[in-house]
Amino acid sequence: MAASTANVDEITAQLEDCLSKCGFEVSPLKVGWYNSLLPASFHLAYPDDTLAVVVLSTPSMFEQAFLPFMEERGYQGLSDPIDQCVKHRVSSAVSQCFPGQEVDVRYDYELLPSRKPKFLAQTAAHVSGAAFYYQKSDVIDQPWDEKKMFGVCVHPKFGGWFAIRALLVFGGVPVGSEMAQPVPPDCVPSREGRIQLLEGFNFHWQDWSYRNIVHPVQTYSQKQRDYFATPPAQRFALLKSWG
Ligand code: B12
Repeated sequence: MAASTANVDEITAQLEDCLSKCGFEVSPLKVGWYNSLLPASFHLAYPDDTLAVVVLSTPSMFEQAFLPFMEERGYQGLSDPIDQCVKHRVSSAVSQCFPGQEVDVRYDYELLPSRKPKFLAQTAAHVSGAAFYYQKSDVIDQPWDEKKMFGVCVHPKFGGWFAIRALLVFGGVPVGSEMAQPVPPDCVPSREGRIQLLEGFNFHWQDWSYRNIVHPVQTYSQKQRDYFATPPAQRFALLKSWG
């Protein structure tokens, strides 16, 4: 792939074609946009003009990919079944769309030997324009002093009802200079809204209210909520009872 520049639209469209019917969304970015915000210990070891694509799961992933995946496997025998399902769908899409091409696929749950995450999902989602990453530093005159507050991404359509699943890095594929960095929609512009969001995510994330900080077009179905509210050891029995 050395001399030519990547056709970003074509690569994105191919992935979308495979993954959107399974409830995933894809957004392209340049490695340089991501690396420029992070210290060296988190950098992706690729040139700045390398193409990457971030993969999000939307609410319909559960019905469109996960339940069929578990049915095929007889509702058993897997640890971390959601992660296994995502890995299966994403890796199949990559080998189907780009046979023989080396794509570095990193999942949100994977760690480096240093125990750091293989990629920072929220920073990647922000620089791709897919979802604004709200951090403590985005709150003017923040009320928490020295307290650690974890940041949270908000999707313009799904609010907090989504997850950031993978980053695909197309090493050796430079992107032309025409690719402009998108600005993610700032859907929580007020100080009060951002305080409510960060407090919801940090202090009451189990009640899921932070996910409704913007009016979502779709949320997790009752089945999906029941699944996540069930302790992992009992989830197979729940799935079987639906099957
Ligand atoms: Co968690 N978790 N987590 N989590 N977690 C993730 C963050 C993620 C992305 C997983 C996913 O979607 N698959 C989601 C968040 C989705 C979203 O944002 N909408 C997630 C969720 C949903 C949760 C929970 C609700 C549980 C759950 O349902 N899974 C809870 C909520 C938090 C709570 O406990 N109240 C939860 C909990 C946790 C714990 C176990 C506490 C840890 C620690 C959290 C943390 O450090 N943020 C945790 C981890 C480790 C992760 C994980 C695996 C890595 C996060 C991490 O280590 N970050 C991610 C998945 C992933 O990223 N691979 C999920 C390292 C720190 C240092 O990064 O704070 O963003 P950082 O700092 C960087 C930025 O500030 C950047 O530089 C910093 C690094 O130097 N930066 C930027 C600097 N300046 C600027 C400027 C701009 C503009 C930008 C964009 C960036």
